[in-house]
Amino acid sequence: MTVPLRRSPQVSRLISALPPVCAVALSIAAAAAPAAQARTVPPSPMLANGGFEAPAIPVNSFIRYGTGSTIGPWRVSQGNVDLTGANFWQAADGRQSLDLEGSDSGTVEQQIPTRIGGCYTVTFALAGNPDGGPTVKRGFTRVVQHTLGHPTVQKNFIFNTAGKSRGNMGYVAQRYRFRAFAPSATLTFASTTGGGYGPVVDAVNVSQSNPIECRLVRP
Ligand SMILES: [Ca+2]
Repeated sequence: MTVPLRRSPQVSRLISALPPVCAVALSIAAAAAPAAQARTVPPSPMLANGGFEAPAIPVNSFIRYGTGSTIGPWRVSQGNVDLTGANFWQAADGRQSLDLEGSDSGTVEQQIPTRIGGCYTVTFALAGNPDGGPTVKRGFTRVVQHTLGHPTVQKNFIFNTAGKSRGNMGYVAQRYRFRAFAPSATLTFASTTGGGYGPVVDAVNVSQSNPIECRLVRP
């Protein structure tokens, strides 16, 4: 059986100039390319409103969300948090971001679907509320899986707001990984700072990773 190949002019010229064995290998690579591209179509987002862009908050303002309230798919599970509108301070993406301290340390969480055995990377942008102390903001993010024993991966974070301002928040990219043991999990972000001026998070995302990336992750 022969499979018709669509080669680019460059590939065809290269194949014609090579010994037969090399040409066969290149032909296979050329034939395999479209299938590989089909598999790399980005999956639908696992996490919604990771940029905290909804609901829209009035410009130059913020709205406080207390325990039990929701910010789209995010739920405030402890304390309270402040969602800032456009121009209140710099966002890492879009216009809005989330201060994990309202009048008190807050916690937000969102359930995410996972595939058992999959390896996932959580990324987010971290800064701190520059309007008040302490200068160093502390908090954590964790993934608690919905299965026996509730396997948990936690990343503590710290951000120094010295020299930072509303116009220069100094966001830093953060990342951690987890291996899925359940069909769903809860992703949490929390402040442990106290005082009402907390860590600021934005641009949260969860993406599938190559399983080898999770080889050192416990549990
Ligand atoms: Ca945002």
